[in-house]
Amino acid sequence: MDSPGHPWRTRGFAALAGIVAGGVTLGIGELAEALVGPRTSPFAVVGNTIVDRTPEWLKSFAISTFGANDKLVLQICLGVVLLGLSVLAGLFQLRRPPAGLVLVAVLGGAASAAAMNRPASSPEDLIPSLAGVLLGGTALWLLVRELRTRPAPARGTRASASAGSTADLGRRRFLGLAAAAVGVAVLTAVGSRQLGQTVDDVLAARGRLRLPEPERPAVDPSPRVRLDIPGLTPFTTANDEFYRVDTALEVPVVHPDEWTLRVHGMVERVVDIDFADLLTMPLVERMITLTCVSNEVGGELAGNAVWLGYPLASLLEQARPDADADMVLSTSVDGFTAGTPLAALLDGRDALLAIGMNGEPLPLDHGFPVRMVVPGLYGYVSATKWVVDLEVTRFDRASAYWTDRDWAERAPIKIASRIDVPGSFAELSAGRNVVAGVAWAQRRGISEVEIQVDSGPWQPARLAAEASVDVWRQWSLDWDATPGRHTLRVRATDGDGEPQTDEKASPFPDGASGWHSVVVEVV
Ligand SMILES: Nc1nc2c(c(=O)[nH]1)N[C@H]1C(S)=C(S)[C@@H](COP(=O)(O)O)O[C@H]1N2
Ligand SMILES: [Mo]
Repeated sequence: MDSPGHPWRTRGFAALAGIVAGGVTLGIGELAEALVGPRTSPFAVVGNTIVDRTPEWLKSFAISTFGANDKLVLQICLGVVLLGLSVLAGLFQLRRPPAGLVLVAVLGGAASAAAMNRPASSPEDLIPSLAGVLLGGTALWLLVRELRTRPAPARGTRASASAGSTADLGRRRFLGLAAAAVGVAVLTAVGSRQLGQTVDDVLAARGRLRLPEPERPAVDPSPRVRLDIPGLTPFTTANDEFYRVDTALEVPVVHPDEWTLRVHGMVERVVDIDFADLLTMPLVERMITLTCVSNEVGGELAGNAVWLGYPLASLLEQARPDADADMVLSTSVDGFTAGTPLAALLDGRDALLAIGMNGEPLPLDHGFPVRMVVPGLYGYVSATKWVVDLEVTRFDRASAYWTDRDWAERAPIKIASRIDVPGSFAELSAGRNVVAGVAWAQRRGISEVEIQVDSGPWQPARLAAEASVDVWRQWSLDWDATPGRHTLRVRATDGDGEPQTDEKASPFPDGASGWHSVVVEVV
């Protein structure tokens, strides 16, 4: 099966050469990233470009299939593809030089194009991709040259001693070079960790951080807001249980000492603050239920936490927005943007520049050190994590990350209710069973929840107490179940008396609607 010229062994070495060269490319890329700036390595620019260009249906599929692991899955896929391309480059270079180098150059071109098209990119962002490809390509060339500088020995014989020793020499030099290249890859990768702002540094800074006491603590909700029912979503969502949605392939790592925020644009006065400033400002603590627009009917992309932060209204007051401004464009350190109605930040709701979540500094993946939280608006138009810039502007002048992808400009959270217990296709025993769940309609509150069994009458559920209109409400109902298969359906009414519509809508472009139902088997 061997093609003339290169026995399997040699081809194996060529594949190895490709992998080693790929490692050099990535290592140099990481090292240059540490010097040039975050998210400029070839891996990061390509990965983030894929995230941004992924069609909506695939993104929804990835989020619903892999949940918070969707980025990890993408990284693994990307790693596998890179491995395959590295092997190919090695084989091409062996078989038909400089075909391998041409492939490397093409990949380098693609990475460079991706680097130049990242939001807010600058020419030096090309350096990691170019340096990586240049040195990786050199490694490939040197390594494969060793494999080619000998006549192909007559296979299966030891007859040609001289060819054999040339081969041994070539192989020894090859291995020496390969070891050196692996060394380069490892050293650069390690070096980049030392140079860059490491996750460990930032985690340590987070660990040292003592959150100030709020001037106004969150009203401790009465115990009557909680129902103690197994399987029911806990009233407060623990930080490590809180859903995570963002476009960041790698969680941005921002040291609090380096964090600054500028408020500018259509304002009388530009305001700059840093993290130390923020700690001295009068902070408030508020419980707010956050919801993602991508949440399907019955879905889990909602969470409830106590947020500690500085009111955005107070910050904007210092900047004094122009009368004809109507939007605040917030930008994350990773380039994500959200457009929030200025009115929503000034109308008295608890819109926060948050630094604390459930009594702790924000976790890294929830926006450490600072994020926005705005009651009543879906996250993509309001909840910018790792926020570093607020531009006061107008909806007819600026657009944001998801509105550029045709999601709605204005996105108040729609009323929703969900059955948590019993679960879908649960098997229940006939007789008394508890049905329970949560319902939310931030800014309006929930006034009623009703349950329907099959096509029976709608029955009012028992509502736990309301913590505030911005917080979800737990509910439950005792159900006398009869044997057979049944469908349970839930609907809620908001605080304005507006009932939840049964009209089905998918999350795109401004949030899902429809009644949640579960089918159960009673025996
Ligand atoms: N920087 C940044 N902030 C972001 C996003 C993002 O992609 N990048 N996604 C938003 C969306 S769509 C939602 S629903 C919330 C989710 O916040 P969480 O991950 O803390 O639950 O963050 C918002 N803030
Ligand atoms: Mo979202």
